[in-house]
Amino acid sequence: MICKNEGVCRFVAESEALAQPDQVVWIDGSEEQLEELRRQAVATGEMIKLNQEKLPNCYYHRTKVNDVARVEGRTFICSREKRNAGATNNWMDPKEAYKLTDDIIRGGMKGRTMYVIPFSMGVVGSPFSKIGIEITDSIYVVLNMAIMTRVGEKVLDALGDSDDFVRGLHAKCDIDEEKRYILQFPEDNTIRSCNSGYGGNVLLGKKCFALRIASYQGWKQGWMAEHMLILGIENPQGETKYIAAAFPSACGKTNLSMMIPAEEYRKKGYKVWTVGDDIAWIRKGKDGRFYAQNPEAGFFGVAPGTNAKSNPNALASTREGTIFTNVVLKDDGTVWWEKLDNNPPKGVCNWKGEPWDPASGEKGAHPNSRFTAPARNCPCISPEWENPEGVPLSAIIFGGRRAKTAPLVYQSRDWQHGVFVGSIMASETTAAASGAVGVVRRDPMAMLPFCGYDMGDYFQHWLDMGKTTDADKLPKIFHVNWFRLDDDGNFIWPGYGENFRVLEWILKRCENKVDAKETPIGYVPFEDDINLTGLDYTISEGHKFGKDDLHDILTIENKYWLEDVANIREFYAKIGETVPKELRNELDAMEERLKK
Ligand code: OXD
Ligand code: MN
Repeated sequence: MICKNEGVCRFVAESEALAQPDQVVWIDGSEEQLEELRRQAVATGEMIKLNQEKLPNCYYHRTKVNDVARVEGRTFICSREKRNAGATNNWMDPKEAYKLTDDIIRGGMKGRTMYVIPFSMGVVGSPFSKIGIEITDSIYVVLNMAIMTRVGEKVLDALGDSDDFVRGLHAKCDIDEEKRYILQFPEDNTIRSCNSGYGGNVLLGKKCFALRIASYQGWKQGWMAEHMLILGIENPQGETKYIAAAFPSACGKTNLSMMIPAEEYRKKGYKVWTVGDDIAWIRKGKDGRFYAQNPEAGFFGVAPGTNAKSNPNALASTREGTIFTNVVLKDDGTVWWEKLDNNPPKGVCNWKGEPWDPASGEKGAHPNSRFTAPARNCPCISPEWENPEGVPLSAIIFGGRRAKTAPLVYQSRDWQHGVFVGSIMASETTAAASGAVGVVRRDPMAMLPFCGYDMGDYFQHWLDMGKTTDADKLPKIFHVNWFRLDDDGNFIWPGYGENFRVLEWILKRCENKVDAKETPIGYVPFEDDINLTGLDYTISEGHKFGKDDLHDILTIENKYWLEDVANIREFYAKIGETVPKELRNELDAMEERLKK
């Protein structure tokens, strides 16, 4: 491959001079080249080829035991001014950050190969897509990037001689956690990652680019990069409406994005289509509506808990061309993880490669073990998922895990109030599962670890986006909470496919087909407007879900909300003076309404 782009050539040459690899290999995106890399990774033991009959083209990888998750404490926004990283991000001076990582990466690829991956976030050539160049010394990264993004020569062709690309440099070094850094330089379109080999830290297209750098770009350029799934709901008449939804990590975004509607709806002909499970880039379209695009090409999903009941579509997505990381490798060359089924394999090793006894109570798969699966494998992938224009959004949903506070669903009063609802998003730690109300962690728009600039400025950007079009063209904003608990710690709402009942109400609200009850926090459904036909769910022994339970989870207890107001004030104070006054006013107004 010949590099014709001056900026790309310079970036590669500088990286080569710094890291001093034995050789440089450009990823052209061809199947032959990827196959050769798989062969090499298997030869060195970096990957294991799985049972090709049962899992064709699937591979297995174990990370180092000290390298199994994103490291928020070692993730920095390196803006020139500290103020622009904001109070909720770690900040490092860019000069210091370059010097620090120059010293760590210098000579770090000696004896290794440096791979250059041209990749596109979004369909190659779409005016809404963005290009990056990731340099890495890990074949595992190359092969994952080839699933999660669009890679190869066609990306360089689309870039032409433009300098508008993100420079990502990843060096494994010694996987030394004391020298692990994940650095974003939003003003320089640059990412550096060293001493990790784990997904979210090293697949630079995902969290580092498509959220941290892209959120900054969106702020400067008038669009939005959000931590949101995108799904389409097709009604029996064949019309499809689209929804984007933000939940904190580990609240079931992948499950919701691929949900199979409850039987009651399936038999009427409703369908859910997946457009994306983690990230949405949102722009105003020519018609003034907001359009969402999934910039990724694969799913980097948490394996444990994924099964034929919880998410058959995700499971089906992993049956071909998938890389499994830190799950249990079975004797027959297939894989296992907790809750896949009730038959943990015996006489095999755990994710660390140590002999493991399922009866010991120890987990076989790491709780954050993953599958990297091509989105095109997903049985319910939307026919529109690669539409270069994106899909028009009818609604945006925020959500969290709250034992008592948030009702099953409520709607914001308008866009500004909706931004407020997003800004106060929160989840409780799962201590709540034992009945105790857990510790509240505020995670505005699920972006706390992913916003590449000041959180107050980010809220202002949301407010400003709402002023770019007519109010009736804006998506309506809702909040859901699937996780209300009874006093014994049981989930009151069944979740999964039954969540469709709530989505139905949301779409009816968008179409002005149903009224709602005004409350201090927003609009809540009238009980009769959530369809319970065919719902058969046992909350606890002898207690089936009924109207009373719906009443409970639609009820707002002012006492809890007033406690929340105090917690929100503290959180806003932490973000500081940049929190827009409109949102402070919304908080005051809500408190007033609650006290009345
Ligand atoms: C993810 C996350 O991996 O949000 O998607 O942590
Ligand atoms: Mn995520």
